[in-house]
Amino acid sequence: MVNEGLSELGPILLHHVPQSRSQRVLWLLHELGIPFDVRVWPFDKTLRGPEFLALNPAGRVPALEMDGRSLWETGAIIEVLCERTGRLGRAADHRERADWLIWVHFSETISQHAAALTQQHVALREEWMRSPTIMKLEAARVGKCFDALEARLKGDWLLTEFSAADVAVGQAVLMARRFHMVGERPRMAAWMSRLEARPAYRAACDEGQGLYAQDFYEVPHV
Ligand SMILES: N[C@@H](CCC(=O)N[C@@H](CS)C(=O)NCC(=O)O)C(=O)O
Repeated sequence: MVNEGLSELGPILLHHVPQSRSQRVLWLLHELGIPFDVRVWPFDKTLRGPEFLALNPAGRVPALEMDGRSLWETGAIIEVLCERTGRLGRAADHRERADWLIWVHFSETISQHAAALTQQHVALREEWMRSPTIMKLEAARVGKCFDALEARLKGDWLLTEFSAADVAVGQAVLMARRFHMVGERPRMAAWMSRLEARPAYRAACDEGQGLYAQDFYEVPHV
């Protein structure tokens, strides 16, 4: 892919809650090395207020202001940013296009479990509101996603070279591994270490207080 379109990029503003899915877009923006600003939002009812709903009608992060409008849905934002910059994506006629799309969107399969577990362990504050059964099931489903990743990781990166697919799945794993350890998955562990060594990854970890107070949340014994 060539770098066409970069000069046409106007101001970019990421609406972000640290350690949420918007970290995926923040990390990608750092990898792309393009200018952008960040507005940090609290993870609370503010996201359901009229100001934020004008950015994302579902009241979710991320939202990305670009081209005089707001974009939402992490996977869509990743595709648009890669297409507009001509970097870290795979063009429609590229032999790795299908795999790139699969991985970018597989990140949401992982994230849905991380989101359910975040709701259980973090958002629901009263013990009686939580379900140990759901915690256990969702954590097990994270493990199955990790197995899928371990089975398909062959080289240093998900595709022949580093791409936004590594950012997407990597950030999803960062969220999910708070609920299920990477454990005995050596290819995955080495890949995560490579990702964590990237300057753009480190830059994306520095934006404010996050969602989580703990590195790991144990599954209750039921
Ligand atoms: N599929 C959407 C999911 C977005 C999403 O649910 N984001 C979470 C943070 S990780 C959120 O904003 N939750 C706020 C809420 O549910 O109130 C995407 O990938 O953008």
